[in-house]
Amino acid sequence: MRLHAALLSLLLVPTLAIAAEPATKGAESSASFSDKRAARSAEEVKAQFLHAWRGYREYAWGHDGLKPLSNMPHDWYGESLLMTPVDALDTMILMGLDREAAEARELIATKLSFDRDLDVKHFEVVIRLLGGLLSGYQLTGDQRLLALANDLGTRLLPAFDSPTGLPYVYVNLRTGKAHGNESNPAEAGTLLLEYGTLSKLTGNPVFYEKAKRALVETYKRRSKIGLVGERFDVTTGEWMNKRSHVGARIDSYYEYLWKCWTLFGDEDCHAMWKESIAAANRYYPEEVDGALWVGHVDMDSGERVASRYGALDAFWPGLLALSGDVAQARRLQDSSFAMWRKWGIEPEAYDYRKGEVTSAGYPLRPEIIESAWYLHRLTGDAKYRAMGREMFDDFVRYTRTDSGFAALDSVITKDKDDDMESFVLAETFKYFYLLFAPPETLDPSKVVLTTEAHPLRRTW
Ligand code: DMJ
Repeated sequence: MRLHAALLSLLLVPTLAIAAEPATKGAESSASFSDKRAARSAEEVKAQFLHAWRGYREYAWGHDGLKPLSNMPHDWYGESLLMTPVDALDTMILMGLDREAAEARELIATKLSFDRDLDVKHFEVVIRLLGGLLSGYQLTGDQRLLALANDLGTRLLPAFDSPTGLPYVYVNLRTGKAHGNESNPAEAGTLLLEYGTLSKLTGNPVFYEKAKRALVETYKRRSKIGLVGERFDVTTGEWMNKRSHVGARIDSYYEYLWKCWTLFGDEDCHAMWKESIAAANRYYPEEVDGALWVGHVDMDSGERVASRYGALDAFWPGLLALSGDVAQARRLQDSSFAMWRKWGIEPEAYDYRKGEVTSAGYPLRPEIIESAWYLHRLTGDAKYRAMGREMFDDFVRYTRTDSGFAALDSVITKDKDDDMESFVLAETFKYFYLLFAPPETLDPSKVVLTTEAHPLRRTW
């Protein structure tokens, strides 16, 4: 047994049951996808992941990221916080890339320092760095990663010192000075898995308390019909934009309501989830020509304001499936895939009534593949592997460069941008791999994946 598999099975402690019984197992299977083909596909995904990792290693080692067209390094804040290695570490461990994982771990443990005079984006640093360090620690037992996570979490805490407890957008890692009033439910509500795990692993409750308060404060601001909006001011707590949906600025708020319950058994989260998902199911879904979508509504009246869906919304079928609503998840995933197939890659935003692209970029997002993986795991239906294989071939065809994979400026023209986000290695390749890898690689009924696909377990 490989080290990573041994560690996973040793450390696994069952979380609450997560819709484990596939109600529709195999029922609508329209495609066949043999285990042999899946194993081959998993190896191909791994090879393409290695292509990107080697590009980073050759041209951007020690930096936050690689620019995959110019082969130049890129740092978010002028100095490196090792975004790509930290985000990618657990993917390498899951793929069994032991040499690459060991090298990345040494780089992180010996070079990463958070004692920097940098104003960082709180949410992004939590989901990419704090999440990556914590899952890396749980998978390897390397105390240096936990010490880094503890240092980072402590430096980020002043972000919560607003009059409402809703976090400011930016915080300085050295001085703790926080700023940026205009935030949203996703940035305030997608923190508890990471901070909560840090509390459980260090025994210091402050992280859990601050992140939970931010989640609850967001929830408390829901409208009479149970919906949240798109932007608020963290100092006044007032809404600045009342559009409600499951896309950018709101998406992972819903995800963490569900997952905080499954990871921590926190009943408050369960209650908030139940009320929120009931409102979401009442107001977001819309049928157009027999296809199901989820669109934009006003948070107070529930009236529809836009028939907009896109690459970020495509996580919704996965969350619905995970929380037990497989039937709705299947229909929505069919819609996401129809949107993908229209241009051979999904756009950032699509008007499903008009059938038109409204925002044409594709920053190599993972959400549609994440949903395919959950649906495959929960239904056993081979069609999701076939879907994933088609998306993987398109992904490689249109985005591969000599050193990695490049975002698309437009899914229509397929013109590339000189950008490869760290989530490509943390999430996009991980979900492609999990979709084809043997089920024991990671069991979603026992491991909770953060919004950045970092696996966390109840080891406390
Ligand atoms: C990731 O950083 C996370 O999944 C986040 O929740 C949303 N956006 C990207 C991927 O698209």
